[in-house]
Parts: sequence; C-alpha cells; structure tokens
Amino acid sequence: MSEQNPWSRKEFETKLRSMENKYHIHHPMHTLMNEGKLNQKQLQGWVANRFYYQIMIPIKDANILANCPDRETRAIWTQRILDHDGQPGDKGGIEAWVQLALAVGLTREETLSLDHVLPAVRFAVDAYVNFARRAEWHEAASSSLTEMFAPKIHKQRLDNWPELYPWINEQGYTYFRKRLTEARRDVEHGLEITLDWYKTREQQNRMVEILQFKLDVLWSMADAIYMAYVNDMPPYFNVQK
Ligand code: AHQ
Repeated sequence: MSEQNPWSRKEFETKLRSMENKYHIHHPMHTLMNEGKLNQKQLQGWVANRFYYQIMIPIKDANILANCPDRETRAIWTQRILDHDGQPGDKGGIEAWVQLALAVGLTREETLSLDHVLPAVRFAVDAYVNFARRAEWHEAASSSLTEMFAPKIHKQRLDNWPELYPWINEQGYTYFRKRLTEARRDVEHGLEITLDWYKTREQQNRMVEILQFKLDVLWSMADAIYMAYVNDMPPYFNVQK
C-alpha cells in the first residue's frame, strides 16, 4: 500500500476539528436540552448519569500519569486531577457536579449512590477508562481532544439554561463555568502532545480512529440516556420485574 504523505501540522489539526460534526452537541439528547424541551426528571437523569463520567475522569487521568515517563507532561497533566478532585481552596469539579445535581432537584445521596447510572452509560465510560489504562500514554492523552468542542456546549448551557430552565438553582452552573476555562487550557496541552506525536499519515489516521472512539463514547452515553428518559424505555422496561 503506498504510504500517503503525512498531513502538515495545520492540516492534521483541521482534520481533527472537522470531526466536530459527530460531537454529542448534535445528539437529540443535547439538542432537546438546548431547546428547553426536557422536563425535570429527564434533566435529573442526564445529570445523575453524567456524574459517573465525571468521577471517572480523574481515574482516567491518573492512569495516563501512571503510564507517562515524562515528568514535564505529568506536572501539567496532574492539574486535571486536581481540577476534578479538588485541592485546598477549590472543592473541585466533582463537588461542583454534585451542586448541579442538587440544583436540578437530586439529593447528594442518590447522586453519589450511582443508582441512576444506566448499564450502557457505565459500559461507555468504563471503555474510555480502560482504553486510557492500557493505551500508550500519548494515545490515551490525545483521546481527551473531544474537548476541542466542549467550550461551545458549556457556553450553550450557561447562556440558555437560566431562561429555558428557570427552576434550576443558579449554584448549579459553577461546573460549566469552571470547565469553560479549564477545557480551553487542557485542549492547548492535549493538542500540542497530539500534533507532536503522530508523524506519519498512518499514525495520523490512528489518531482519527482514537478521536472517533471517544466521540462514540460520548454519543453512546447520550443514546442510553435518551432511550431511558426521553423514549421512556429504560433497560428491561418491557419485561416482568
Ligand atoms: O466535564 C468534562 C470534562 O471534565 C472532560 C474531560 C475531558 C476528557 O479528559 O476526556 N472530556 C471532558 C468532557 C466534559 N464535559 C462534556 C460535556 O458535554 O459536558 C464534554 C467532555 C468531552 O468533550 O470530552
């Protein structure tokens, strides 16, 4: 097979950014959300399920750290764990997501219990964590780059929810505000690692596969939540209890 010429750095980044069309912002779960068409129970279902994703992000990042021999990279990547788990003076993103849960009317206990987490959400999230655990650390780090598209979805929530969902307590928005700046900083570092690492066209095609895998993780989570809370078809909905 002829070895295709590698994309230039700019072409490679453009190719990765062109995959935005498959980001979960375009999933009906998120378009309905952004049109104000979800009721309280449906929003609670999304928040409670996404809590599992949030608590597993630091585990994912710790696995990348464990596999990464480069001190400078680790010193920067460690911040991602602190952003979620918190540190003195900053309760962290996981606590901010609990505040979002309280703001949509969930209790702390039921959110922390993970009782609402759907099997398919758990499978998708665990697939992401297990990929990060066993992949070569550059590949695991670059799989975070769906966050290239995240600032837009966080901004959408901050701009539209107060009007669309006036019943949500304002304290719930801390998480999205936090991520706006954190995501932009993380993407800068993740993109640098990615554009430096994948050199040949074959390697660059591998990165496209990895980004598609992560897009699939996010899309599959939205599928499961939509099925259960919008179609009212949770697992085993149609069989005798
Ligand atoms: O809140 C999110 C977050 O902390 C992260 C970390 C990052 C990663 O390491 O994969 N991805 C990510 C994302 C977060 N929020 C999602 C959303 O829609 O609120 C988006 C998601 C991502 O784009 O990967």
